[in-house]
Amino acid sequence: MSTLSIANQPIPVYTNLRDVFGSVKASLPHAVRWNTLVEEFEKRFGRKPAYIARAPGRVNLIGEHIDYSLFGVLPAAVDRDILIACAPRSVAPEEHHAHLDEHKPGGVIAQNLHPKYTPQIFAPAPKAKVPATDEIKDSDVHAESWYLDINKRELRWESYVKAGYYGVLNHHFTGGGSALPTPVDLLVTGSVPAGSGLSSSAAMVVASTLAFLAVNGKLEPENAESHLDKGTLVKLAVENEKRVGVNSGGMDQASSVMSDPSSALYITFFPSLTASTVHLPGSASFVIANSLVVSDKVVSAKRHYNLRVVETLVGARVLANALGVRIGEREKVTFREVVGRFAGEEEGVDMGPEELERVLQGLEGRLGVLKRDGTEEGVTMEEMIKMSGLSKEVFDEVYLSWVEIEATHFQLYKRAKHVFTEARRVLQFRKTCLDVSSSTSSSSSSASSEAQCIERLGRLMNESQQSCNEDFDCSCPELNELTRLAREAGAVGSRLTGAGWGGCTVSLVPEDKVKSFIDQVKKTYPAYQGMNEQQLGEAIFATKPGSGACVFKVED
Ligand code: NG1
Repeated sequence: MSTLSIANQPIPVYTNLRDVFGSVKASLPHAVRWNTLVEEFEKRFGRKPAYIARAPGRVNLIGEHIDYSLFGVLPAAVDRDILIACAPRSVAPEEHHAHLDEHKPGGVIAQNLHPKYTPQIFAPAPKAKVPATDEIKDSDVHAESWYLDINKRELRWESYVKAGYYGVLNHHFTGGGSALPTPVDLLVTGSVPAGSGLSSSAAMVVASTLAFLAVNGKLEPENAESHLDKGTLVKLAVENEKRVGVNSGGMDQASSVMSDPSSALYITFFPSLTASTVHLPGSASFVIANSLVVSDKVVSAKRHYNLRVVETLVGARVLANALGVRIGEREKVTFREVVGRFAGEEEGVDMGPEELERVLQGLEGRLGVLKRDGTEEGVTMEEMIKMSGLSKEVFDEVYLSWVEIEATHFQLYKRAKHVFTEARRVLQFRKTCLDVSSSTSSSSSSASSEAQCIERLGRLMNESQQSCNEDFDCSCPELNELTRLAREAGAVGSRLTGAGWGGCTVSLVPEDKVKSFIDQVKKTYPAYQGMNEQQLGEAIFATKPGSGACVFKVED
C-alpha cells in the first residue's frame, strides 16, 4: 500500500491518451470514442474543443452509507466515464451583454451526444440581479457572487453540468474586480449508466467542475491557483453536488478524482480527507451486474438517502448523550466523531485502523440506547426529539431545516447497527487485502493463502449485503435476488453497490470462473431474459480498477 498523499497531488492535465489510461494498450479501446467526440464537437460548434474533461464512475467494493458518518470506505474507479469536450466561445463586444443567454458572460451552450438529452442554453446571473424568492433566501443570494437556476424537483441532465459550474463561479470569479467567466460551448458523452449505483452523478459533477476550470484557464500552469490539488477538487465537487439536492458523503467524488489504476482506494474523511491505494488480490475479479431497477436518488431522497442522513446524524447525538460525550447544542455531530471523542482521540489525529476497530467493536453493545423500550420498531418524530435532548425548535433548526424528509418512524438503532458493523467490515476488508499483498511477496505458499483471503473478502461482502438489506433497508427484492443468483453462479461474495434501492451489484469472483459466472447470471436473472448480447454486455461485465479524473488538452 502506498501512503503518499494523493489529496495533495496536482490535477493531471495530459496531452496524450496513453497518459490518461496509464499505457498505450489500455488507451486503445477508448480512442474511437474520444475521436468521435472531437469530430462531433467540430461538426456542431465549427471548431475543435480546447479541452476534454474526464471523470470515471466508481464501484464501491465495501463501506455503504457510512461516508456521511465519516467512516472510511473502499471504492475503485471503473473504466466507464463521463467526457466533456469544451471550448471558450468568443463573443463580439457589441453582443456581450445581449439579451440571449449564450452571449452573456459565462453563457453556456450545452449539448449531449445522447439524443434523449436535449440541448440547453443557460447563463449564470450575477448575484445583484437575483430576486429573493421562496426557494432562494436572501442570505443565500448575498453569500455568493453568482446564481444558476437548478431544478431540484426533477432530474435533468444539465443540472449536473450547472452544479459543477456553480462552484467554479463562486470560488474563482468572486469580487468586483475579477475577470468575468468566458462563454462556453460544451458537448457531453457518458458511458456510466445513470441511476445504477456506479456514480454517474458524481462523475458528471467532477467532469463539469474540471471542464469549467480548464476552459476558464484555471488549470494552465501560469494561472494555476496553488490550492487546486485533488483534495480541493473533491471538496469542490462534493459542495457542487449538494446543489442538485442530495446531501452526499464524499466517497464518489473522492474515488472519481483520486483513483489509481489497478488498486482500490481506502478513503477516510476524518479528521481530514485522505486516500491510500489498496492492492486487490491478483486472482480476484469484480463483476458488476445491473439489477435494471432505476433508483432516482434525487426524487426519492426524502424517503431514502436524505432520510438516512438525518437518522444517522440524530442517532449520533443520542449515542453521544448516552455515552456522556460532550457535543455542542447545535453541532451536527457524526458517529465517527462520537467514537473518537469517546475513545479520547486527540483532536486532528486519526486513532488508526486497529484502534478504531477495537473501539467500534466495544461500542456495538451500547447501541441499544437507540431503541425505544428495547424494541426495534423505530421511533416517532416526537420520541426522536425527546431522545435528542433538544427543544423542538433547536432540533428542527439543526436536523430538519436544510433537508426534506418523509417518515412516520425513524430507525435510529438499525441504522447505527449497520454503520458500526459496516465500518468494521471495511477495516477488515482492507487488512485482508494488505495481508495478502505482503504474503504474496514473501512466501511461496501464497496461492492457498490468497484463496483463503478471497473467501474472507467474499464473506465480508455477503455480510454487508445482509446488513444493507435488514438494517439499513437500502436493498430491494431484485438486488436480493441478483446477489443470491450471483452466489449460486460461483461468486464468493455479492452485494449491492452505491446508494442501493436499485442499481448495480458487485460480485467477487475467482478470475478463472468469471466467464461461467457471467453466462449463468445472464441465463438466470429474470430481468435479463429476452435481452440481446449488446444489452447484456452493458448490464453485466467484469471490471478492473481504472485511473482517476483528468483534463486532456487538445492540441492542433
Ligand atoms: P451513489 O448514489 O451510488 O452515487 C451515494 C452517495 C455516496 C454514498 C453512497 C452509499 C452521492 C453523490 N453519493 O452513492 O456518497 O453515501 O450513496 O454508500 O450522493
